[in-house]
Amino acid sequence: MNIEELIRILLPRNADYLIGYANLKGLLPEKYRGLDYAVVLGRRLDDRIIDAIIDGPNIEYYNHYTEVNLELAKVAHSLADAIRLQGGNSLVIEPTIHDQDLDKNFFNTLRFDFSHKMAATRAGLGWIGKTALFISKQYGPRVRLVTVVTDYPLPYCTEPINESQCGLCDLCVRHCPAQAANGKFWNIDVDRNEFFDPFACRNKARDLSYQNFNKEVSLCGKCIAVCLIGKTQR
Ligand code: B12
Repeated sequence: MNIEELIRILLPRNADYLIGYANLKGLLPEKYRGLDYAVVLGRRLDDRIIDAIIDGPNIEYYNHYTEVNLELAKVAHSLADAIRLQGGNSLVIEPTIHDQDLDKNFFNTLRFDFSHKMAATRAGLGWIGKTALFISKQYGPRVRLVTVVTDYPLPYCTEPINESQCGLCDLCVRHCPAQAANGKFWNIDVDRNEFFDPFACRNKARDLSYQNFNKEVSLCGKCIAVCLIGKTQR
């Protein structure tokens, strides 16, 4: 059975998924050495829940986020196991990271050593928007991502996307409650911090999450809710 057939079998029937294949050679830190190929999965989020967070994060969004993380992790681990059975090495990059697993360097930079968004642009699934979200061609930013890296040669690696396709739209910039973005276009040579302030975003998201549903997490997502790409017109 080839990888594509395998993925189709593993994906839940009741959700929409994006599937992409990327070649990340030369883009990852030493610890991922040899694991140059990536399968990127993007799970479409519930439109009704995302539309509602235009008024701020809420407990329903938090529960959805938690469930989708579990679903993505389960699919990714099954895929990684299946690749191992075919003789390849594989490693799951979890959909989310927990504060207790992180070091000082992370809190000083808000940079993890693996970016799902980078894997997704390399897989040709979309680009990075003006508030640093990954914008998929199909569902816009309304996706959560997970990646499996492997040394197993993948069926094909799509043409990567190297620059923003947001055009003149700046809805996410104008609506950001943290005013974290300056409107500059992304391309692969522009560092995140040149157009987006992750600390402003995180601080505001923590305040809003605590105020609205009493949890010490960093959820906001207004930039997801306002983006016109992938939004279902009602
Ligand atoms: C740290 C982190 C945060 C930090 C910093 C956010 C940031 N933008 O960097 C804080 C706490 C602020 C945060 C907030 C949120 N986060 Co967050 N977060 C992460 C995490 C754990 C790591 C991201 C990281 O290390 N960033 C460092 C920078 C440098 O990398 P990056 O932003 O990922 O990608 C940049 C580069 O890779 C580069 N790039 C892209 N392609 C290419 C190609 C090449 C060749 C090169 C050289 C570079 C390059 O461009 C990107 C943008 O600058 C990821 C999970 C993961 N492991 O990826 C989730 C993740 C980015 N978060 C996510 C989400 C949804 C959120 C929130 C909406 C919270 C929420 N759920 O309500 C907000 C939105 C913030 C925003 N507008 O970006 C999703 C994004 C989904 C999407 N559609 O984009 C992710 C991918 C989790 C997931 N499993 O889906 N987050």
